[in-house]
Order: sequence, then structure tokens, then C-alpha cells
Amino acid sequence: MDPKVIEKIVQEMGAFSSDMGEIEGVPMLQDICKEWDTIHSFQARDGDVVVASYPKSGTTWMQEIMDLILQEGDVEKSLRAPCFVKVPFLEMAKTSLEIANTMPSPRLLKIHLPVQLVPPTFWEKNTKIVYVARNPKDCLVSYYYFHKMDQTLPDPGPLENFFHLFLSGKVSWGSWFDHVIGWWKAKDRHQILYVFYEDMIEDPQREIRKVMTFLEKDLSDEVLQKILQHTSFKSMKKNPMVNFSVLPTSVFDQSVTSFMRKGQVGDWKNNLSVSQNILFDEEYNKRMASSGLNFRTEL
Ligand code: PPS
Repeated sequence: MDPKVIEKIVQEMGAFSSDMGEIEGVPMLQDICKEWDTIHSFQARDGDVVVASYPKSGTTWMQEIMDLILQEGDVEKSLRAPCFVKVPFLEMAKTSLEIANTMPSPRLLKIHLPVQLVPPTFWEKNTKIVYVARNPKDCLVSYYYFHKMDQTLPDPGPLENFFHLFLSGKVSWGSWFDHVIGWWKAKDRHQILYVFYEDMIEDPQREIRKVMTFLEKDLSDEVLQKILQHTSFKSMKKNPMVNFSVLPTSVFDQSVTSFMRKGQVGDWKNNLSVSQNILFDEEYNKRMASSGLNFRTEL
């Protein structure tokens, strides 16, 4: 991988401002809003595969699993470049779009977009998309710490403040509720595999198999074990290609918290107060009642 590409992404991310704008009512970083026309008119190719998620739902984990499945378990190949280079994050930076447009097929691409903002090309091409969803309490906590560490996102203030922003959907990429419900409904109309982070923690082997089947890859048990091992939290935490340690502190300040922070189900219990939890449950029950979706907040 050309180190200049990494340098270019880093430079671009370093120059990002944390100003917020909106796209069709969804809060989004101003720098994304400015590039929106280009992002939205992105052209898919036959054979593209996408990983989609609300932020902090296990995207990086899933993208590493998918990359390894596509590389048929070849760990050396999976180490060819940092995850944000080998799997371009479409809406995040101009350089990512450039990389995506020039990389050979089959491409694996990442988006955090709510379903209504997905570039239409993916529906036209009937692109396979793996959507990862995580329970909102752990998502909130993970997103809070990420805001403290990611210098391109606005300062979240104290958790009390971020709690209300998250619950009312006034954070980048918008409402968690709208996101998971929108994608859940879309899965019946498109080639979408909907995967839960909690299921991945509970039985990663089972979930990796599901993804393999979805991607029509018939890999041996030996390869599956290799993928399992390479994508464990412990392995990924020390893998510089996925733990974002190649980014300078001016972009990701991991002295505040690591990108691979805890990787657990239920860390919200160490962060949310009793009254916040009650408030959260009230809102959750209201918003999710008729969704047909069920999230586990503990295992
Ligand atoms: S991002 O920035 O939105 O793309 O973040 P994302 O990758 O979606 O989510 C980051 C959280 O996923 C955890 N993670 C993992 N958990 C278990 N196993 C593995 N292998 C793994 N890899 C990443 C990561 O630690 C973040 O969660 P928290 O709760 O903050 O630890």
C-alpha cells in the first residue's frame, strides 16, 4: 500500500472541522454535507459488498471478518493496508471515494448512512449489504467515548449531555432508533444480512458462518478457525491495521480511550445511572414497540 494514500487520508481527516450540518434532516458532519452530491452519486460495480451500521456497532469487526472471508482466510493479505484504506468509508472523506473509485473489484465498502440516504446505485446493482446493529445503551456509551477521542467529532461534554443528544438523535448520523428500524424494514426488499453485535459476541463462529453463506463462500473449518482467531477482540486490539494506531493523536487521541475499548455487551451498566436507565427504557419502549426488533442489553 502506498504510504502516500494513508498520509492523504490522515491529512484530510486532520483538516475536518467538527461543525455539524444536516442531510434531509439527519445531522451529519459539515464536511460530509459539502461533499454530499458526490457521495450520493457514487457508482457501484457488480460484485461490490458493503458493510453498513450505525456508528459504534461493531463495523470494524465485521469489516475485518468480511475482508478475511473475501480473501479466503489469507491473513497476510488482510494485513495489506489499514482498515480505512482497504475498506473505504464512503461518506467520510474525498480520499476514500478516490480509493474506492480506483481499487480493483471485488470491493468491500463501509457506510454509516441511514437507509434512506444510501446512494441509489447500490439498490440498482442489487449490492449485498451486511448491516450490523448493536443495542443502543452500549452504542451510546461507546459513541460517547469515541467522541472524546475522535478529534473530528464535536466535543460531547459530560455523559449527561451526550445521553440526551443520543436519545433525541442529535448526533452525527442521526437517531439510532430510525437507523436500526429503517434498515430492518429494508432487509425484506434488498440483499441485506442483518446481524446483531450481541450475537457475534455470543457465538462468533455461528455469525461468521452466516456471513460466509450470505457471501456465497464455502470455506473450510480450518479457514473459519483462522478468521475467528484473527478477528477476536484480543487479536484486533493489537493489530495496527485495525486498531487505528496509525492515525496521529490529532485525529484519534487514543490516550483518552482506545478505539478497541472494551468490546463487551453490558458496559452501559458501568456508565449509565439508574435514572438514565429508566428514561432510556421508556424511550426505547415507545420507539421500538412496533418495530419487530429485539435487542439484548446483556447476555
Ligand atoms: S466505528 O468507528 O463506528 O466504525 O466503530 P465500530 O467499529 O462500529 O465499533 C467500535 C466498537 O466495536 C468494538 N469492537 C469489537 N468488539 C468485539 N470484538 C471485536 N473483535 C471488536 N472489534 C471492535 C470496539 O471495541 C468498540 O466498542 P466499545 O464498546 O467502545 O469497546
